[in-house]
Amino acid sequence: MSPAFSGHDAPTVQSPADLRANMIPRDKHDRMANAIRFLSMDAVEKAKSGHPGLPMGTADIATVLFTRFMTHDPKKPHWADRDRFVLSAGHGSMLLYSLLYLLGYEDIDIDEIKNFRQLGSRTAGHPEYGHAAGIETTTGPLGQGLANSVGMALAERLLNARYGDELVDHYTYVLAGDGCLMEGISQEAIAFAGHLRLNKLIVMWDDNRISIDGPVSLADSTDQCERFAASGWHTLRADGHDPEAIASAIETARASDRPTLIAFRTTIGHGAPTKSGTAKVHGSPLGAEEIAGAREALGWDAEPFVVPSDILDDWRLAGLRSAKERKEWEKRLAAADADTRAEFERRMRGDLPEAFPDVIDDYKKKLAKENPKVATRNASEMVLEVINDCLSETIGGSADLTGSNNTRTSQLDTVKPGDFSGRYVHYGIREHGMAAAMNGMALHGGVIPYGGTFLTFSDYARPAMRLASLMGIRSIFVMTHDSIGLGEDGPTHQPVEHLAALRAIPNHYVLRPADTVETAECWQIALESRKVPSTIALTRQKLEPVRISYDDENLCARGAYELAPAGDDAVVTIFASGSEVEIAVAAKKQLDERGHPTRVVSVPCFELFEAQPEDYREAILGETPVRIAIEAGIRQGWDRFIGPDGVFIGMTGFGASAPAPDLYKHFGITAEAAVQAAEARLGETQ
Ligand SMILES: Cc1ncc(C[n+]2csc(CCOP(=O)(O)OP(=O)(O)O)c2C)c(N)n1
Repeated sequence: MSPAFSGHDAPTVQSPADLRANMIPRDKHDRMANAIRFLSMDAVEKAKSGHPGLPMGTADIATVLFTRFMTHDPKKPHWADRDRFVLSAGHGSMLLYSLLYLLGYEDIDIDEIKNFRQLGSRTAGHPEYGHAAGIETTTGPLGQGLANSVGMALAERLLNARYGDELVDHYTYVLAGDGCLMEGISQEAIAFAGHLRLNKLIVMWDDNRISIDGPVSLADSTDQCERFAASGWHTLRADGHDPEAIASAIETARASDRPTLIAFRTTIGHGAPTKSGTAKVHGSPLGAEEIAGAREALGWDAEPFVVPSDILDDWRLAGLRSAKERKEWEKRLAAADADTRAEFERRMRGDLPEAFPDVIDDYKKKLAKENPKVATRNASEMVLEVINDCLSETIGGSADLTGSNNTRTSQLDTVKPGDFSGRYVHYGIREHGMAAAMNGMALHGGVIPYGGTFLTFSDYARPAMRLASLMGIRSIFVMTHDSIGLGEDGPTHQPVEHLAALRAIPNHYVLRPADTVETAECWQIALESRKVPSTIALTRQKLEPVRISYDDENLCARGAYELAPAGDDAVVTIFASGSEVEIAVAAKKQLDERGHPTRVVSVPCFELFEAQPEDYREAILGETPVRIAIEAGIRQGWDRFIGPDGVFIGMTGFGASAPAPDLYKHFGITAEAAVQAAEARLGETQ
């Protein structure tokens, strides 16, 4: 069956003759696809868990894609100009692992397939970025991969605009299931990709009409092609078990001037004699009897985990298909002028320019002379102006709060539909899609994405922020309006538990700077942390400078440091972060004057503090009889600094709508409250 087109038709770039030249005899195609099916069935059976239905149902699509279209080289899996393949429906991980094994990716050998889902194996339940070359992203939470792929396709176009077709010109292919398309994040992703006309993005939808509970019709009746078309996509439908129809659809998609959705009609668990086409084959082992029936039905008589050598050879040959193209690309890179090549290679490695630390240092010296009194969101804009001059790879953006997040600097032109020469992305009001697209950009490499919204709306971005941490990638989330200090917008907009909630994510730096110097240091940390994403929490309200003299060390990199000492006779320590550091400093002044020597410890990042040597941590915590923490958020996490008996000055519930100074007074987050609490405790301890 040839594809029936809906939406916008487009010309093909490969002639029918070319297509035929690439054609694989049907019998051979079937055996190659069946290798995926049986490896998947066998691995799930041995693991006693997993999802055989998707790999069996999409094996034909994957076989056509990887034998005829994907440009990649298993021997050089990190080749910068490779096509990206994202398995958004990550539960079907055995599809990806089978492909990587069959194509000859060294990280996935047959033992890895046999150890599917076991401790220490690379073949985790859902694909995890960094476990094996060829896994482009961590997928599993449905829809994330699809939204990551938008970022990957955007990064490709941004780099293409900078380096040209010679160095960057590749496709991003996504395999998505019904679940990916039902998740809300998909709407943000497809609307954004359609708007930008990311025409090298091709989404292959496994339209099998089955999910876990049964038929998709139980819960959804969307016309997906119409939905995508409404967002400016080119849409196609094709039989997902007919190799020529699959090839023809992909060929058409590649020539499109818009992103393309191909609705591939498939049968889940294709080949399983009694369970195919039903939810029973979605997520559990088929059982010995059903597998025996599949062997008979598909004419497969090899032992479990054995791929007949002629089929394995065919797959390995398919894996060699792009080696020539890769070598030609390497020649083009070698022939590029030295500066372009050096910059391209540096960016793809993820290294910052050598001059960067000095640039930040010089800027800190300037700040120490000027001591500007600004909100940290403005401080962030100021340092970004310096950063974006020095780093050509930063790509800024905001979820429609550019003027509030202060994420745009003078160098950054807008990225527009079809014009990717700019460096500033208007993500629209799509926090989740933005965060996931940023992850895709970071994964693609060559760019460093940062994007802003209000801290309270990190809730809308959090699933992608968590995955950034799990993957260990450099996505930088700029979260302004970080407390009740935002004032009149009220409790819906005032984050209270968000700092604690984000600090709870492992491998995530929550950086909350107190003034311009700390903001510069926090940005330096975020940019230099290649394997840790960061959230930089910034104020709406102006703050007094607290770091008024130059220090060549990045003190924020310690996580917590003594901002104001009190000598050996200190009786009070006040810990604070961000906007509450100035309150701590004011309280110290009063307490010192009243004869209670007080230290102030600035705490810009819990996680970095925990990474310090024990003696440093002990010295910072100190042994004063009274310990106080001040943060305009909830107490959770602060007991680490003040102990269960320490005094916490912050929030215990939601905020309120009023000007910021009134709110600080109303909730008792003041220097006077700290002084009073300290003296009360000192009275108790005397
Ligand atoms: C965000 C999220 N919610 C729920 C799940 C659990 N889950 C995994 S697969 C699946 C059904 C997906 O259906 P479909 O995409 O049609 O996959 P198929 O049944 O075709 O394999 C669900 C609900 C998940 N992985 N991610």
